Amino acid sequence: MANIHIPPGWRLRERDVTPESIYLDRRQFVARMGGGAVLAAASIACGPGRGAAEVQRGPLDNIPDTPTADLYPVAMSDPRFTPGERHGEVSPEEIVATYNNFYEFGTDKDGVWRNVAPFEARPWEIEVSGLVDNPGVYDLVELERAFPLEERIYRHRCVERWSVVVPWIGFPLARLVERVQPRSDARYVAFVTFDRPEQAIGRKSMTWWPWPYHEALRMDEAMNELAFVVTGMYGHPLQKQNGAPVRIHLPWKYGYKSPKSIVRIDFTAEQPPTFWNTSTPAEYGFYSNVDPGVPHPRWSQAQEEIVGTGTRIPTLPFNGYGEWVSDLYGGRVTPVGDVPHAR
Ligand SMILES: Nc1nc2c(c(=O)[nH]1)N[C@H]1C(S)=C(S)[C@@H](COP(=O)(O)O)O[C@H]1N2
Ligand SMILES: [Mo]
Repeated sequence: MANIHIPPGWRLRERDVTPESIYLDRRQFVARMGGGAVLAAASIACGPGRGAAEVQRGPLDNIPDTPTADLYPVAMSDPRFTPGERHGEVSPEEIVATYNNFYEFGTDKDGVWRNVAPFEARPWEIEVSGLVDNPGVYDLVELERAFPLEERIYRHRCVERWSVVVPWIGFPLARLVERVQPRSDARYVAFVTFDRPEQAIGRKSMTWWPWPYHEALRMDEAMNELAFVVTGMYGHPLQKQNGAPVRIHLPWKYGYKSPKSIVRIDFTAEQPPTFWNTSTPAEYGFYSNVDPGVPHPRWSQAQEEIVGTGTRIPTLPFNGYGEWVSDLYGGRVTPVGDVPHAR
């Protein structure tokens, strides 16, 4: 075992690169964007008493009306961020759009996409607050047009032991941080997500959680080139169930560190509280780097299942991204004291 050398994800052979056409077809995207309207028209034509409001959208029909749709798909795809051998194939969008954690819309993974219809994900603003020279309210459109959008294919590993491989579209979080100019006393970056009980059934009914969902990073983690602000997936803007119109993705951390549908970014001197650490401190730490060596109190983290395949693979330290991020933690995957059960 010890002799098997696993090459880094970006050192790949030609045939490992997923042809763009497999997951991306511009005509399909245009068809999807118009799909809701076509369905609604069909239902009206089909029978009396069935209006547009009753039409059930499909899992791939939840892209909000996006004023920046012209930016998709993107031309820039960094060859370092491809699945490579150990990551296998890009997951089908049908999987990534129907197997979701997004408690604002309920706890049933296959139910999230069914509940997102009332969520108005555009227009969208992000408030930047705290210890920065350029605080204020930024229109998401302005940010999407300010930074070149690029595609990053990242493995997404949930603490529940499943993973998917997703072609995200967005820009490095570092670009946004540079733009708002943190002051020297800013040591952490906190993210707060949308809070609209009337548009989100889980948010409304599960009153015991510390809403709104919130997460945070140390400044050097936020500046790492892997940290990604995501506005799109599979060649088009994000589906609502995947965090439209803007989310974070941090491939070396468990999925809960990547907040969806963010509305505020706050720069602080002290370590901010986080949703899961506040709710269940004995199970979820602040750093939460993917670590096969530190079991969750209720299950091992040594393996993960690739959703939709029935295949299990060994989980890698830092989810396989250690070459980029291990320096941030002095080489230790789980920092001392991050979760009480880690030794
Ligand atoms: N706002 C918000 N963001 C969230 C969550 C959530 O419940 N609410 N769940 C997290 C968890 S546990 C995971 S695994 C990922 C799931 O992202 P996906 O559904 O796009 O795969 O979103 C994360 N971000
Ligand atoms: Mo998760």
